[in-house]
Amino acid sequence: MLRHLARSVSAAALAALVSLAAAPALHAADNERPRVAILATGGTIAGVQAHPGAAAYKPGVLTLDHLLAQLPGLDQVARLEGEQVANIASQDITAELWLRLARRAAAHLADPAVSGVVITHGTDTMEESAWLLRLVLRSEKPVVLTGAMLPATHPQADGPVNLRSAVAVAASPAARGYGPLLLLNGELHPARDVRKTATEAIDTFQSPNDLPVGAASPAGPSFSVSASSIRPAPGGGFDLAALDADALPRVVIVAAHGDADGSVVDALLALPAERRPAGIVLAGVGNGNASAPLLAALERASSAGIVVVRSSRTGRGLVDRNLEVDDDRLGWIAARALSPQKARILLVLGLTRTRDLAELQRLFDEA
Ligand code: DAS
Repeated sequence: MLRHLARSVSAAALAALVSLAAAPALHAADNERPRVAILATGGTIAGVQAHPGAAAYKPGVLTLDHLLAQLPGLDQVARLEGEQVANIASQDITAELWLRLARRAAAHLADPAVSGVVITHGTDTMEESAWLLRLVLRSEKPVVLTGAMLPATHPQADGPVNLRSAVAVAASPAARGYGPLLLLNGELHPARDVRKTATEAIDTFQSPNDLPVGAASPAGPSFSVSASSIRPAPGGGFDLAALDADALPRVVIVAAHGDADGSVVDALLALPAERRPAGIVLAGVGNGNASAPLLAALERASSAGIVVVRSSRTGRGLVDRNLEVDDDRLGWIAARALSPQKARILLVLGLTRTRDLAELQRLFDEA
């Protein structure tokens, strides 16, 4: 067909025709590639060593553009749209950034053209961000949080393969319905139970009460359990639009330990009323236990209107009501499966909805 045309049109026009003929093919390929939004927040994945070979490094230095430039061919997996939401070490994350990140993720998820969202994040609080997003996002589309245990400049940097895998998971329809997933070291963890269990090990993220729901590689995810097995967000989740970072209730974590007295709790009670926390999560020993002086101080706190939740520092298992501590008499809440740091997030959001202790306990039972 083009040869017939060649006799009647100039070379330039022919070239234009050829490129036009190719366009639908390119356009079709473009359409076939899913669209993935990547929200960058910093962390070791964006970290830079003080000098080659140095153990010291600074997280949250490189931009997302720089990270993507190290991943040739990634745009063949998905059409990428990147956004630098922040560039911090995640130990510095704040409620304001959490809600801003959630709102940006929700905006991209609401775009029918977007298949999923990747969030690059520091590993120190990644589990908390994943849980917060589980509580406030409503989309069935995949949200994949990833990061790195070695900085981007390290010769064995794990960030690139984690980011490639995260994009492949976010682009995969098979990843729908699991809620936010945490991906490092080729493992996919749902948000509820995953925790950082080691300071420097590449396999630091574990889900001690559950198991990873699957594995992932740059070729995409392989799930071992169906999305229907993932526990729904407690209380149906929370309305992101109604949350104001400046107005969120303040909840702190108090650690139990041998020879513990009640001084930390009494110091909180000595604060002016407007600075006192609305809730205290006990990172208890064993089954959410604490010494008699610390329990007595917590009883003084709940008598002063502070909601007390008992969690455990052990890292695995459930904290149940009324075992060694009489929660019914004290009006306290048992955190069940939630770690202290995740119990704190659920209590913050739960207190935006209710102060009814039975209703709050139900949230923890459903988590
Ligand atoms: N400090 C860590 C953080 O930003 C670095 C990391 O592991 O990502 O969470």
